[in-house]
Amino acid sequence: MDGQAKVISFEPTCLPMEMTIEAAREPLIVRALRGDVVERTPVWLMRQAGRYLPEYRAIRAEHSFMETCRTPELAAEVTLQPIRRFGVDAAIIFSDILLVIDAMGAEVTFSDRGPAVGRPIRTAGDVRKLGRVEPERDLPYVAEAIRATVASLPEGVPLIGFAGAPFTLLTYLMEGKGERAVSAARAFLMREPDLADELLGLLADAVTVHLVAQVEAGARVVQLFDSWAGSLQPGLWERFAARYSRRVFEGLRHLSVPTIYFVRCAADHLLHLTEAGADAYSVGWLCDLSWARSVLGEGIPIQGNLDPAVLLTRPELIRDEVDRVIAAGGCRGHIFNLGHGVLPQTDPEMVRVLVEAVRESSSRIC
Ligand code: 1CP
Repeated sequence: MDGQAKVISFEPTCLPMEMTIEAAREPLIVRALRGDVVERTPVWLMRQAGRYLPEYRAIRAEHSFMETCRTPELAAEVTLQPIRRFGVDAAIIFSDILLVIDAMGAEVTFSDRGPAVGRPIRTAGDVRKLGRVEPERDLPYVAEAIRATVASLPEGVPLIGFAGAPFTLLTYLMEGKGERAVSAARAFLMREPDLADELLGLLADAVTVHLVAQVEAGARVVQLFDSWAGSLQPGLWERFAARYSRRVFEGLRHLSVPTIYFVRCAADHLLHLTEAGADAYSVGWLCDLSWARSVLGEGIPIQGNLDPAVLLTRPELIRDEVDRVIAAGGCRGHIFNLGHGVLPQTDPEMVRVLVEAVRESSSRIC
C-alpha cells in the first residue's frame, strides 16, 4: 500500500477508509472476488442475456443462435442488453460452452430442443480425430466480440469470459446432448479411464487457450461452467472433473484474473470443491449459502445462489429471498447471482426488482 494515495473522503461514505484510490478503481466484482470488504454486494446473473429479453428475441428472430455467436457486432449487442436495462455489475460475453468442441470437429447444432452434437465420441479413434484449438484461427469472433463489448461497456463494469469445464464438455461429446444423469459419460469414465484422461487432457488444453485468448482480448474475470459435474459420485468427481478443471485454472494463473468455478450443488462435492483450484465458487440453490461458506472455508469468495424460480413469483417474495441470500453471503467475498440461469419465461421487470433489491439490501448491511 506504500506509495499509494489514501482516499480522504468518499460520497456515499460507506467505502472502508483504508481503501486506496488504486483499489477503488478496480471493479466492484473484482474486489469482491479478491475477498475485500466491499461497500455493497456485486450482482450479475447467469444467462442475463437471453430469451426472457424482448430485445434478445428481436435479434434471434432475424439471426440463428450460431450466427449471433459468430457475428461480433451481434454478440456484443446481446451482451450489452442486460447492462443497459438493469445496470448489473458485470457483463458476460454472449457465446456458448459448446463452440470449443465444435471447433474441435464435433459438429454442434442448436435448435429449440437445445444443442446437439453431430459427431459424438464412441471410440479411441473418435478421440484422436478431434482437432487442437487455435483461438485465432478457430474462434476469432469470440475475441472480436469481447473487444467490441469492452469498448462499449460503462466504466467499472468488467466483462466475464467463460468456457465449459473439461468434464462437462466430455458429457456433450459422449451423450450427444445435454443430459442431467450423464450415464454414458459416467460409464465411460469407469470403463475407459485412460481414454477419458486423454480426452479430458485435450479438452483442458482447448479450454485453456480459449480462455487465455478471451483474457487477452479484454475479459477481466473468468468463469468455468461444470454444469454436469454434480452427477458424478465424489471419487469420480475428484479424479476426472476437479483434476482437469484445476489444470485449466493452473494454465490461467499467470494472467492474474480472478476465476470462478460453477457446479450445481451436490453436498459431498462441496467438501472437496476447492480441489478444483479456482479463486471463487458458484453454487446452486440446493445448498444453504452460509453452510456452503463454512464448508468451503471463510476466506473463499462464493457466488450465488438464489433459486431462479423466485423470479417467477412477485416483488415482495423476491425482496425477502434477496434479503435472506444477502444476509447469508455477508459483505466480504460474496457475489450475488442465481443458482443457475435466468429462466426463459421470466418477466424482465422481476429482474429489475431483483437487482434493485440486492443493491438496497446489501447497502443496508455493508
Ligand atoms: O436463443 C436460444 O434459443 C439459445 C439459448 C442459449 C443461450 C442464450 C444457448 C443454447 N446458449 C446460450 C448462451 C449461453 N450459454 C451463455 C451466454 C451468456 C449469458 O449467460 O448471458 C452462457 C454462459 C452459456 C453457457 C452454457 N451453454 C452452459 C453452462 C451453463 C448452464 O446452463 O449450465 C451450458 C450447459 C450450455 C449448453 C447449452 N447451450 C444452449 C443451451 C440451451 C444449453 C444448455 C441446455 C442443455 O444442454 O440441455
